[in-house]
Amino acid sequence: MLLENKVVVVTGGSRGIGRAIALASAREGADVAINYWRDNDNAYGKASAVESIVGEIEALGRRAIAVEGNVAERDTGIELIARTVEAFGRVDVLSSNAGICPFHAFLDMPPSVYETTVAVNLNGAFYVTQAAANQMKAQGTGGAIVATSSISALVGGGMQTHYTPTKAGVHSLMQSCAIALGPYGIRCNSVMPGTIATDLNADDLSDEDKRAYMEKRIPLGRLGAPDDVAQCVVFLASDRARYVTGASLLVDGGLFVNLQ
Ligand code: RM4
Repeated sequence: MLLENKVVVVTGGSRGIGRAIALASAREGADVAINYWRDNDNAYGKASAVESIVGEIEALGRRAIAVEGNVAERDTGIELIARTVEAFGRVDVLSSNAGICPFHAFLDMPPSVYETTVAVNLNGAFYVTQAAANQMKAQGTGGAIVATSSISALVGGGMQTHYTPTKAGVHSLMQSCAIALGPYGIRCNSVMPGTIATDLNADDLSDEDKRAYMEKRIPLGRLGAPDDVAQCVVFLASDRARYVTGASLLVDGGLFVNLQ
C-alpha cells in the first residue's frame, strides 16, 4: 500500500481526475478529504457526485470527509485543511487538482470567464498549497504536494487562451514551492494530463470530428482515463518518489511529442 494510513486532501475531488485521485489514494490505504465546489459539482446537470465518492471510499474501509468551497477564495483552503486536521489529525498529501476550462474564443471572451478561470485554477492552487504547506511545516514530518497542471502548460489551445496560462502557472508554482518547501521535507511536483475524457471536456469532445482528431494524434491511440492520471499522482505522493521534487510528469499517451 503506497499511501498506508496517510491523509490525502484532494481539491475538485467529486468528479473527473480528482475523483479518481481520491479513490486511488483510498485503495492505497489513505484517508481522504475531498473538496468540491457546489456550483461546479452540479454544473453538468447531474446530481451531486460528492455523496457517492465518500461512500465509495468508506466501502474501501477508509475514512472520508467532503468539504464544500470554491478554492478561488483563500479561506476555502484554510477551512479545508482545518476540517481535515479536525477529522484525521494531520495532512500528509495535497492533490491540488481543482480546475475549470470553459472553452471560449479569445477575441470576445468576457472578463468574467477569464477572471474566474484564473481565480480557480491559479489563485486556488496557490492558496490551497499555502494552507497545506503551513500545516505540513507545523507537523514537522514533511509531506507531498502534487498539482494537476496540464499538457496545456507546454502547448496552446485556440479556445483556451484563459486556461493554458493558468496551467503553466501551476507548473511554475510547483517548481518554486519545491525550493521554498524543500527545507521542511515537503516535495512539490505536478502531473501534466493530456486529453483525458472527463466532464471538463465532454462538450468539446462531443464533436465527433474533434474527438477523432485528438485520438488520431495520440500515439497510444486512445484518450486518457482519469485513473491513468491518478496512478501517477499516487506515485508522486508516495515514498517511491522520495527524491523527486520540482518535477513534472506528462500523462498524455504521447500526445505532446507527436509532431509527425
Ligand atoms: C487539457 C487539454 C485537453 C482538454 C482539457 C480540458 O489541458 O487541453 O485537450 O480537453 O484541458
